[in-house]
Amino acid sequence: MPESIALSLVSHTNVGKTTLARTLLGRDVGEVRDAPHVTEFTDVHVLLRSDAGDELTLWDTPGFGDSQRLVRRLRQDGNPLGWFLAQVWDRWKDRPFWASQQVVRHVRDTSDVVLYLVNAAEEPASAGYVAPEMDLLGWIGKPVLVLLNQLGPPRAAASDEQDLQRWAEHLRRWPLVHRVLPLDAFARCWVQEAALWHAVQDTLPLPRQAAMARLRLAWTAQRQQVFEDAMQALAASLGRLGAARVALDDAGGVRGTLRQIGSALGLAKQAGGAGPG
Ligand SMILES: Nc1nc2c(ncn2[C@@H]2O[C@H](COP(=O)(O)OP(=O)(O)OP(=O)(O)O)[C@@H](O)[C@H]2O)c(=O)[nH]1
Ligand SMILES: [Mg+2]
Repeated sequence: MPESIALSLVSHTNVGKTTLARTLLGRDVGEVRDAPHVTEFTDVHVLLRSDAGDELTLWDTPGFGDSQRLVRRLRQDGNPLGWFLAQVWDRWKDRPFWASQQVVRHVRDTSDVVLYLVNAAEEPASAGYVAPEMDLLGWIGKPVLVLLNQLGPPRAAASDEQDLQRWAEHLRRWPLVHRVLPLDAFARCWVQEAALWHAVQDTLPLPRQAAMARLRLAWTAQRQQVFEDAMQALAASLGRLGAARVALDDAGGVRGTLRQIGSALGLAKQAGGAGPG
């Protein structure tokens, strides 16, 4: 029976959700800008389809805003999420709360796994929005994979490992966080993407893991095809270069000059012999 699995990109605003959506999908979706609340509405894209008809969807969402104030306010209510979702926030006047409400509603109703992005260039302790946003996600209860974004250009593995450990340690107190993985939107590699799909599979409830395994096979086949196409293009180009011949006009004694050069390099036969034509 084919299944549909929904992954949701969630983060504080301006951390890089839409940029990562573009990287994972391989096409320019949505709007990317260095400003808060650029993405206004949740937006769904099909990331993969398996031969059996399973579908992996990727949801881009608006960013959380003013999370510390929001969670402080929510703690005053006995039923924080119910109260929050029942409020009518003005989309223009209360943009941070309006955007946060969109995310909470989407995650509650749609997500199978939340991909929560953090800016790895920041120290975990100084990224003050992470704790309230984890509390918010904890109230909803969907599983979370944390992705370290903005790691910068590829570095020594030990440096990435240190960042991972620091963030994993910081996030340990939220049991909804299943894994912390590196995935910079600009510098990621296929190995990291494969590790992410593996983690998604492990995070899903058992009956849905078979569908994710089929989707991972489809992803591997797609990447193999991309690799083979790239190798074909490279081989064809090298073949053309290797087979290229240029006829030389001997009017200026070019052949003689080449023979002299060849002889100086020890390529021609000794004088009297028939050198290369
Ligand atoms: N260096 C670096 N910059 C990034 C990375 N990902 C995103 N950015 C930059 O961060 C800024 C915000 O990116 P967006 O993708 O619009 O962020 P968002 O989380 O979708 O933002 P909202 O929709 O406004 O919540 C842009 O200037 C991106 O170029 C990354 O991996 N590395
Ligand atoms: Mg966005």
